[in-house]
Amino acid sequence: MLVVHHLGISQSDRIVWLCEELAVPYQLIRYERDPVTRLAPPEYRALHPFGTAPVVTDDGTVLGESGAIIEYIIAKHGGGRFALTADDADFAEYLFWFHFANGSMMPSSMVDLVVRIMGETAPTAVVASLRERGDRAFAMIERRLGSVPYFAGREFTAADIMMLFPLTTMRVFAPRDLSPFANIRAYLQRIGARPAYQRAIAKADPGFTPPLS
Ligand SMILES: N[C@@H](CCC(=O)N[C@@H](CS)C(=O)NCC(=O)O)C(=O)O
Repeated sequence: MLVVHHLGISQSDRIVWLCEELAVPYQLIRYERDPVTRLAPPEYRALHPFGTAPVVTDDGTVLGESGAIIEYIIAKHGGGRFALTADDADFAEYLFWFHFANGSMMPSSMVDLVVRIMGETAPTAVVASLRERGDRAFAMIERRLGSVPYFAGREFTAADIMMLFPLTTMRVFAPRDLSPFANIRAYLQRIGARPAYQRAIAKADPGFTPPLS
């Protein structure tokens, strides 16, 4: 059986959400972060050699990395739903946003997080240019969501599942004011109203309200 190992308030909420959207049978096992370091506990680290969330296990298969897990579940359990294929007019956009989420957006949010933790008040030119990437990312997303309802274009896809975390939960760790971004805020409200998303958050992180505004 597919088992989703969810670390509290982490990128593994994507996987719970995907399973709810696909209505695939899965078992959810929840792990709390270390209260001091906020890192994964030893039993989570032991699941996979890299030790970060998410991890799924499935009849002897152990898989890490959000994007790989999402592709795996869609192909193996989801009948290809929420993934676009090469014959779809939105295929290139689908690929771009699916990969942009963790390839570029999350690293720029991580820079913000690290700078906050280090308490740096006068960023170096390198840090400043890395942080400017974050500004560019939000401006680009705002433009995109002003012209299409979902990241890939016409329909809800796994690109939305990849992109939501940096727009919501990641802002708990690296705050960003969304007041200049009306299209992003409208999108978050739309996604937040999806029953599968609401079920996923209630199961994955009971009592947590992801920032949707
Ligand atoms: N690119 C990885 C990122 C994994 C990652 O950094 N996960 C964080 C949670 S959001 C984590 O496991 N943190 C706890 C730790 O490093 O101990 C993925 O998407 O799977």
